[in-house]
Amino acid sequence: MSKTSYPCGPAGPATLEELGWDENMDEAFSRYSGPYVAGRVACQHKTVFDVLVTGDSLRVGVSGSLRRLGRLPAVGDFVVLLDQPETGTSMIVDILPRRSMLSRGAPGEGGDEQAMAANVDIVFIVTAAGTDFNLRRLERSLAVAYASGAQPVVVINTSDLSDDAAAIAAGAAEVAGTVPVVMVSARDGSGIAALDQFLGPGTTVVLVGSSGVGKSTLINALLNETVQETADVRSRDEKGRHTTTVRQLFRLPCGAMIIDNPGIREIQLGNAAAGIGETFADITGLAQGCRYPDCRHEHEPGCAVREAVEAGRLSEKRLASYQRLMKESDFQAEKNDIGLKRLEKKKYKWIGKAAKEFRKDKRY
Ligand SMILES: Nc1nc2c(ncn2[C@@H]2O[C@H](COP(=O)(O)OP(=O)(O)OP(=O)(O)O)[C@@H](O)[C@H]2O)c(=O)[nH]1
Ligand SMILES: [Mg+2]
Ligand SMILES: [Zn+2]
Repeated sequence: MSKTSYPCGPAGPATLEELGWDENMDEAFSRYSGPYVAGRVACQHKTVFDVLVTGDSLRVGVSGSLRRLGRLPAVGDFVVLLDQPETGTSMIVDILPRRSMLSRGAPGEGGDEQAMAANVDIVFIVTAAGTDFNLRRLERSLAVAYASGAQPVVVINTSDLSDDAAAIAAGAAEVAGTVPVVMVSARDGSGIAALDQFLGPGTTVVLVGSSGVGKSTLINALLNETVQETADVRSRDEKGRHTTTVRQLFRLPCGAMIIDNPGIREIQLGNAAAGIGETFADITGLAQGCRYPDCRHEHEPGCAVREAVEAGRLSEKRLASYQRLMKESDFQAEKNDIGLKRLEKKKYKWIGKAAKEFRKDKRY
């Protein structure tokens, strides 16, 4: 097994507890005995992974059986490693149940979910106070963050570049509801102390947001050290080449872990229907009063949501956002359904082929 010298942050060796291990993992891992070791995936490099284990960091591959099952680890996953002293290597043989999973719909066909980070407690939705700031995109990010099972926090960066930081924060707070909104400048450090409350020991935070909003700059500021490359937006090429290209987990001096992500232009909803409900808790609350339980709040009689809009208690824009995201999510669910059927077909084809080969094989 090749040893790496803490490629995923400057913090020294850690125990599993310091890496965010919890009781459920303890229970899931208890059925393994013998040459098995537990660890946490800190970084993925195509087919190999950096895994933090008690007091060390290892670069390992994934077992063939996990690959065949299509079960690939994500950054943040707690995994089981099988030590193979005869070859001096170790490989990932199992992924322990996840307490949360941030994923997004993959762009394009297929409706597959793309894993972004596992076992995260808090999602920092990072936006910049300048041109990146967009309330509709914030709603979408909130839905995806809620759907992960982690707690969202809105972080508005580059406050140093904005004259109307207060107005921007107020606009975000209206969309964010009970979700905290924190205004920071990763460059000059202002406001960063307000993030401490989310960075307790053993907590895992993941950063999501467009390319260039300052996610990596924020990580460098929190680490008080330049570990992540950052780049001026203007110096990027026209394709919007992203500076950060791999997901990576860092350990902060305060004991929290933080995962940097490559920027994403527009977060796809994926299976975020539940997250939409939480993001628009005001609308789902009002909908309890609608005459029909499947009311779409369009032209149905006895619609409590439309009534609230007419009475000025709910903004038309907010309702439109909700309806747009719900439609998109329904469409995504349909696509997933089609994708699943296609997958089933493929599986049966494969089983049929295997059975034919089995019959042909005279050894049996
Ligand atoms: N003025 C100002 N500039 C900032 C701030 N935070 C980041 N920047 C600059 O914004 C540019 C982009 O920052 P990055 O940290 O590379 O952005 P990123 O979100 O990691 O981008 P990707 O890795 O491509 O997703 C860099 O030139 C930073 O110096 C800030 O608070 N204020
Ligand atoms: Mg970056
Ligand atoms: Zn209604």
